[in-house]
Amino acid sequence: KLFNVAVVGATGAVGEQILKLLEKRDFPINQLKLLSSARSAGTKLTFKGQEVMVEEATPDSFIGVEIALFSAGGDVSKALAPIAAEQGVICIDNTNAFRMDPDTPLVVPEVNIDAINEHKGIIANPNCSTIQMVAALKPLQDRYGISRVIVSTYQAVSGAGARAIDEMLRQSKEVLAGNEVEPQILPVGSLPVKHQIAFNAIPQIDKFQDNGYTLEEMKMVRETKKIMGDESIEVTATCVRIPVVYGHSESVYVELKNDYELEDVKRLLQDAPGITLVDDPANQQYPLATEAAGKPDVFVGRLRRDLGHSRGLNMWIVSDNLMKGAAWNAVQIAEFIAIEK
Ligand code: 11C
Repeated sequence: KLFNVAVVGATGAVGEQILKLLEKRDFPINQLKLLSSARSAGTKLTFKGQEVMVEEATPDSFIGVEIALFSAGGDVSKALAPIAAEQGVICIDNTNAFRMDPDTPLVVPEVNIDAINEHKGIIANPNCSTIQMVAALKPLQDRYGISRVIVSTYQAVSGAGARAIDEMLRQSKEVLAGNEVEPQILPVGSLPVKHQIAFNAIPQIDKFQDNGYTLEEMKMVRETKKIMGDESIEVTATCVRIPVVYGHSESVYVELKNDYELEDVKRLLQDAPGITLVDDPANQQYPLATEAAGKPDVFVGRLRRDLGHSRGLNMWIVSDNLMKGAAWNAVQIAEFIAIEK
């Protein structure tokens, strides 16, 4: 069966990756509709050698569409995904708009693919930093149980969009030239205070919440519990932006409910779907953002037992935030939907 597919936000950083993956995976497409904001409408993109004109996304855009992948920001998803879903379109939403809605499954295929069967028209794609962490936690949860997770992230500027990439590269040149920099985008475009990202680490991703955590940190807390189906897992996060273009890195400390052998954990992760174990300290082999960029897998390494807590485990988890963290996870979900139809 072939599907009529819409990509909403086709001209954005994630939309671009979605198109590349649909092409590479030879997704069964009958008609492809590329949608965007009014600003980018009229742009021509190439898909499988053919030019496709990008149209403005409106409530009428979804007539005849069967699967829509949304990555044009939360406001667009909030406005249009429910309308599309009402018309029978299965919407895979990359934004934060519906993730915590009890009627919306929040899916990482390697972790909870069965949840897609409960959808009511919208399936949410989790936040990038959550996706790569839960993919690595799942085999441990199944085997040992998890009581607690402490994560610190080192996140790439591409998570904040193409303008943040430009800002980081521009600032780097300015600093090297000995000039003053004028931060304009990071940490959060819509907030008044900006900080230099070049040669820096900014401990703020997204806006602060009333509890002193940022929204990015709270996404990691809430989404992890929902995806892993266990509200009792204690999660605490510190999210930091660093001057890397592609690939989020995470230092993750996990407390397991049962005793473990390090070699068994290594084997578990080695055999887990979507995970590549890179853990050979003797040869200085561990996951690196530069190696993960452009690849679909989640890379895990630096596995070591907590010296003060025998059921504590430290890991270093790296993945391309635009691939498994966004586009690839969404296309994987679309592939499962296509198989089930
Ligand atoms: C970042 N994680 O790196 C964010 C970007 O909720 O899908 C993804 C935002 C989201 O800045």
